[in-house]
Amino acid sequence: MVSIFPSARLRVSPFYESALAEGMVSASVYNSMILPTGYGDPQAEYWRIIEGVSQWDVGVERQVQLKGPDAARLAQILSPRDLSKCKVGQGKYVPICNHDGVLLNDPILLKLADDLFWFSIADSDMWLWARAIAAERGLDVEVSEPDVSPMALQGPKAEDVVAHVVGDWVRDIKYFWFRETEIEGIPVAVQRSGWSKQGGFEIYLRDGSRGIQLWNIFREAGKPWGIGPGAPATAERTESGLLSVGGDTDEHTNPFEVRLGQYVDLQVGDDVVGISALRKIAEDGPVRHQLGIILEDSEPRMPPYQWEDIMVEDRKIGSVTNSIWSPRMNANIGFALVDVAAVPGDAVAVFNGDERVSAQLVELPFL
Ligand code: THG
Repeated sequence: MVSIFPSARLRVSPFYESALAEGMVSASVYNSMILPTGYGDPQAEYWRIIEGVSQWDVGVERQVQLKGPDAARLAQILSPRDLSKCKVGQGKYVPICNHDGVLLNDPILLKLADDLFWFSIADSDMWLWARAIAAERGLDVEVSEPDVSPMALQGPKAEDVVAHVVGDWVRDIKYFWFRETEIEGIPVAVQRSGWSKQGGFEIYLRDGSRGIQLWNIFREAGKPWGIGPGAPATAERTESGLLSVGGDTDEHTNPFEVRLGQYVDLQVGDDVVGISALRKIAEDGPVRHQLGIILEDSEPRMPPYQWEDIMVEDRKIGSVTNSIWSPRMNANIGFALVDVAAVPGDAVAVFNGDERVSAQLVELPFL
């Protein structure tokens, strides 16, 4: 048992006090902030996401804001997904790569105005990257981290709760689209999104002094639907095939290896960072790909600390990047980053410390 304390370097979200009040017992670190991960009843927290509505402090999903005449240009330079048709009020899932085509982050891009964008980022320092690229290219754009903190409502009953609070218009909102509004005078953006495949919304709080108030509004409104606290769940996201950049990727991983090729448009301009490398990778074909893996041990496993070797006889063919017990599949499942020669149906072995576990490669997603 260890304790970890917030500081000026290890920030907390505006919902931190609420998470403590809900009985938070575990946390991780994400974007140099504390990410609550558990409230003491993992089973109930899992099933709440699958069957009910779960309330998450995901203020660690920081926004990198691009504002100014060259904001749209910088957004496109930073991402190899074609953004030319992105409308105000729309969000898009976009890879960000370095000059070698290596995946650095996989944010949701929100277009708030023709000259105002947010990258809602995963765990790496994108503001450093965005500022450096903007400066090197001589762009007229301000890159900042605004006072914006997402809170997620996830699960099949999330829509009823959000509609109850903000109005029935949210029922018609399309995936990743959003609207700016106020909830009891609190400025927010409401988006259909979230890091689960159970449906739901994210409420982007735009005034960090009002986190507790916003948390409590949804906590109260959600009572008839049995709302309770939760967090991005490794079991659910693994079943659903959602990627964790930095968890399932390493310093060599490109988007094609981890099922993000569909979000790379090779015809974007030559000024897009990494595009020539990505064109070459697409032409040569990637050397690894991401599959699911079912481990044939029967004891529920805890997520291991590190990637584990996947072997066929004496040959290493890749790694398990993440694995956990799946309550719905009644098996230990994970993601495998393996040679492209390895295909679904292949029998393999996973080395878990000194222990050898038989396993099978399968298609993603599991469910
Ligand atoms: N919400 C917000 N910000 C975020 C995340 C989020 N920032 C960090 C992290 N999550 C970014 N990563 C992802 C990964 C996957 C998805 C969203 C954000 C996702 N993917 C769907 C899928 O893969 O099936 C849909 C993608 C599509 O087809 O467009 O939802 O969760 N605010």
